[in-house]
Amino acid sequence: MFPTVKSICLLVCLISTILLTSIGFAQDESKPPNIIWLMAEDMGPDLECNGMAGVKTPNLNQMAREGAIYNRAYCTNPICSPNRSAMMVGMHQTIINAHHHRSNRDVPLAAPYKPITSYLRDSGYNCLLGHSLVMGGGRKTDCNFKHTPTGEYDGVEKFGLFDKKADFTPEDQPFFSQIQLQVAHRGDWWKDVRKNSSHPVALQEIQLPKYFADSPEIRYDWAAYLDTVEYMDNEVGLLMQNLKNQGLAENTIVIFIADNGRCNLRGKGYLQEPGIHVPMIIWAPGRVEARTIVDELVCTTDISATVLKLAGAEIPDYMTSKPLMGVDEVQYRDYVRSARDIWDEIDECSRSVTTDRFKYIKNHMPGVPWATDQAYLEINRPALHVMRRLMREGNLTDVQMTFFKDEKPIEELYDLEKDAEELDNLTLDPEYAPVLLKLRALENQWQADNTDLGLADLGKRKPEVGLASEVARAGVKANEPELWERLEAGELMKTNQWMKRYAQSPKKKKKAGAK
Ligand SMILES: [Ca+2]
Repeated sequence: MFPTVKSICLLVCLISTILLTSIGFAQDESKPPNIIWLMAEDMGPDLECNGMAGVKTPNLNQMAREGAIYNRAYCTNPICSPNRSAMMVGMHQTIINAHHHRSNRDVPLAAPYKPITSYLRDSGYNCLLGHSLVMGGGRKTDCNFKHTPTGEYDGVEKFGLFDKKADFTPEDQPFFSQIQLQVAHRGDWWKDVRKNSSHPVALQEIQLPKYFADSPEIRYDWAAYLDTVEYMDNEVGLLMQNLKNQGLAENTIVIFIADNGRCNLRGKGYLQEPGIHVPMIIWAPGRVEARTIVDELVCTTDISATVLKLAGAEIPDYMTSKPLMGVDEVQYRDYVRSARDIWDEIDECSRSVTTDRFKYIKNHMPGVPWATDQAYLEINRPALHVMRRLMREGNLTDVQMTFFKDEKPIEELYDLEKDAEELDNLTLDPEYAPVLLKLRALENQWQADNTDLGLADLGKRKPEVGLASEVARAGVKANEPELWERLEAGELMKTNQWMKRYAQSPKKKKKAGAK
């Protein structure tokens, strides 16, 4: 979708078309800046300033207008914890053994790897987690190595990522504050966000990608998603106002980024664009020229080195992350390499290379279909059920049926310039043979130059079983079939409550029993 995104963005945001190869660093470097990292959950580049139809995001539009918007930011993994782990260390998750979702929580990071907050603290920064102005307090960490949200860190006996869970204040300067914006993550609040919105996104204004069936249920679900994006934009506005009210705006840099793509078909969990292409804005008046638009490829892990550079902290030699600011000339990437491995009960292994124009995907487990039988997907994606029904009725187009094929191709190749929605796999097109060879070679070269523990453990993996989502799905099907029927009819439901009814964690059950 990016050619449209780019052109609309130019109109909406009136951003300069100058493509900068370096980004200035004019401020007084003697006073280290505060850095705020706003981490949105589960969203694609679906802001108004990205060109998304139907959504209004005035606060992020303003951040983009006053700073730099990155139109080609890509995750190294399309799911929360592997990508968050990669960003926390500044390394691809397959190198640091953090590639499987929710894995290795008892395994310390191997030396020499450390979380970036360790280096920031060494440089005198106070590292803060969360903010009381955002939904849930914004305190998620979710990294696939041994860690605690707060406390000291030595990587051996102490594993604290942040100093404290607290709002930023002038007394904390210089501070690094990471704030999670969870609202776009699917949850029971989606329906309430839409119900309570004074300007719910109009169903007729949204534009669905071609691979979605255009049904009222899917439109409603898409609009509800955009309502959460608007809610999040309002939270960003509150935080920016709080920053200004405390007199901190002048020496604070704000980075906005998402942890993975939107939670819908081909999104979260997939290496196609909706899974790994995320929004990114850096607001740094005096350091970044207003109305900067960057069309070069960047990787979400590049934020890690950028933060260290801005803080004047050491960037460790091992880091593959590249700073996007504070250097004479930014070294943009020729390609971003991403990977998908275990997610809950689904064992999966695929790898991708995204260049300025093309996307190559290697599916190492082609027998695992895109629409695989995963409880989390079934519970959280109304479109999945609606499209299965439409397929049974013979009412899906070929493009829409692709997602429901029994197998994935071993390789995929897309021309993103001509086919932004990745509908036309070009691997068998002779015209694109040289491109296929080139991108395949890039993936092989990446493997030769780096470590991929996700390929090393292939065939010996143990996906999680007995998960809350699986137990809840079984519980609802057995005990409340009418609820499951409503879900299958495409209703956006409050399914988190199902976990409480049927899949209490052992810890909570023990507590309840003790009472
Ligand atoms: Ca996420």
